[in-house]
Amino acid sequence: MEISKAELASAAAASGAAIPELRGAEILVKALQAENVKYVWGYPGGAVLHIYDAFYKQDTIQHVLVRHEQAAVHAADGYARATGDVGVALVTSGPGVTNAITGIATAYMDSIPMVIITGQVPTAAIGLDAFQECDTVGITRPIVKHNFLVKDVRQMADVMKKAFHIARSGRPGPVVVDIPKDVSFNKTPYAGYPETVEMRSYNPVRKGHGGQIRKALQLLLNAKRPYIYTGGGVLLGDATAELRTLVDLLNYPVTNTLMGLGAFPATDRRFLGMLGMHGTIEANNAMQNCDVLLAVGARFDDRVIGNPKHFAQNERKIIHIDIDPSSISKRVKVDVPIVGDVKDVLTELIHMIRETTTRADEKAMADWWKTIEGWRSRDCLKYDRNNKDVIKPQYVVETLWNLTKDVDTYVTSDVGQHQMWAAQFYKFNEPRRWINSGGLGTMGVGIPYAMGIKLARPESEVYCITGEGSVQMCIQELSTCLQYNTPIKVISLNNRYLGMVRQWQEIEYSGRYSHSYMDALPNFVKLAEAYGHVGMLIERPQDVEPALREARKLKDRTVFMDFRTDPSENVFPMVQAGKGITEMLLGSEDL
Ligand SMILES: Cc1cc2nc3c(=O)[nH]c(=O)nc-3n(C[C@H](O)[C@H](O)[C@H](O)COP(=O)(O)OP(=O)(O)OC[C@H]3O[C@@H](n4cnc5c(N)ncnc54)[C@H](O)[C@@H]3O)c2cc1C
Ligand SMILES: Cc1ncc(C[n+]2csc(CCOP(=O)(O)OP(=O)(O)O)c2C)c(N)n1
Ligand SMILES: [Mg+2]
Repeated sequence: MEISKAELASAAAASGAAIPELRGAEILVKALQAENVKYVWGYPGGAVLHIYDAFYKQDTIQHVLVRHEQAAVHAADGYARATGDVGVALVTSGPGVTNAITGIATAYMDSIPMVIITGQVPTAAIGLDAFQECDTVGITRPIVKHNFLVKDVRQMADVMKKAFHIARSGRPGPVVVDIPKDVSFNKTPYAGYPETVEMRSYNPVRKGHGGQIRKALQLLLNAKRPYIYTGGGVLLGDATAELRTLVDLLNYPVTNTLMGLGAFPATDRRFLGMLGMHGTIEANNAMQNCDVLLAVGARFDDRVIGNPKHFAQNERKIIHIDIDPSSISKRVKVDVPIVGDVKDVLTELIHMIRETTTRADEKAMADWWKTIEGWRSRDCLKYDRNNKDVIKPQYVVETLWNLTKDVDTYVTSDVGQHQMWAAQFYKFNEPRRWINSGGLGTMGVGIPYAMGIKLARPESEVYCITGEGSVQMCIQELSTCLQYNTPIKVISLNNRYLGMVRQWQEIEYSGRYSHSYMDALPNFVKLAEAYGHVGMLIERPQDVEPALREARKLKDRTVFMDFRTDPSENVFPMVQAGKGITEMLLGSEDL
């Protein structure tokens, strides 16, 4: 039988051996070590100086000094999305915290496991408008899964244990730990990092209800037009293998949300592409016309179901697997709710399918697939591939896919048209390879995400597909890429417009382009060079492939590729605001 650390500590105490006294900052570092944290992205300041001093005295955790706190959180978030581990960021009080807010909200909206350590003014100064004071717990409350203010050094180890547990269990999310300066300085006997954690009010369910899963199975096997709609929850719950087995057993059509891309191989015939506002005809039509919908770790976002009244016009039975009961029946009414972890529930469902002798209706399935193939034959993602005059943005992404499909590749994006083209034209076959901000839609994440991932996956190729607008929101991180030798490849689809805004203004505001044009752009090639990297300007379609090939050869360098793309290109299909998901615009002829 193993002896626990607590027992050892009490035995030591009983035998008179002294338990070492440690400062709060040292206990924090020990907690991070016990949690196996390898990297912390951060930025120092007065309130966290004791913590930085404790970092100085250890060498198992690498601290990455970013250039802006927003990027610290994004980089740690990107790392978490790619690896599944908890991402950790460290910022100082006041402006350090306020700069980090966008990063925290971004992680929160996409349910990413993170621990964000924030410095706070000394406990005695809290509430006195002290220098660099802000109410971190108050400001972050609506954008965290949970937050803590550590009021006493004796709580430090327990709070850290809870913070990591909350961040990674159940529906993951960011947890803020606010540490006043005196708490990081004060000492307390340290008996070791707690092994277990107990929280009476927090016990996320993992196992789904057997009876509900059986009901789901019956509906699925009796369906004439079944559809599997999966989202970020499949990736967060590491259940891609189970999803693939399920689809192999049933042979039903599958779609992914923007956050779920890679959960099912994009090149598999049973995959209908992404659904939603910029989804494919076949994915959206199947959503509207199916008779049984199996929703797995997807939250019926407004960008996915479009106008709820239109969505409700067709009758269908909905089964919804989600670990968070509050996600269920939030936007659409669900018939068979299954609260549980996607991996556990799918495993159970697969087991039941293997046991039963009932099989899906072959004739109905053949008809359903025929209908789907009819939709698919419209080839809704076609574009002017052979244009020799101007670079089509889709062509850049498609070429990147062709060049990298056989190597382990991560693609991050920023927010805008380029993000949608990346999602539509890069065929993600593996989980956690497509890293973007879906819920908050945060411009500026692309470079920090890529830099966080490159640290975790130095052998893989890491691309950031961005726009000339978004990239300027965290471009300072090119400096961090140089310092920490994280050679990423930035693919800027430079259309000289805040393209997604311009597209909406063209379609919804009769072409009144109010402040969506950028007419004072920097010379990105020189800017990249100034940061110590390689810059490339690509202006002709025939130069796209050679440029990408050359950039790939420069394995150890960060390369910034400024692709001058067609400024008037729009993202299609498109479901306009207020429309139903099958009321899609398919091209400029529909405008
Ligand atoms: C410019 C722009 C355009 C967009 N257009 C589209 C579009 O066309 N199509 C589209 O799909 N999205 C689009 N989005 C993204 C959209 O805003 C949402 O972020 C996205 O649709 C949500 O994806 P999801 O439903 O997979 O949920 P996520 O946010 O990934 O949520 C995951 C769900 O899974 C659950 N979950 C987590 N872990 C587990 C587990 N272990 N077991 C079970 N359940 C779990 C969670 O509780 C949650 O309900 C767009 C975003 C932007 C910025
Ligand atoms: C921080 C932030 N501010 C504003 C927006 C609104 N917004 C969404 S897309 C977009 C334009 C992005 O332009 P660019 O990066 O050049 O990409 P493009 O659409 O041209 O591909 C804007 C302003 C946002 N998503 N995030
Ligand atoms: Mg642009």
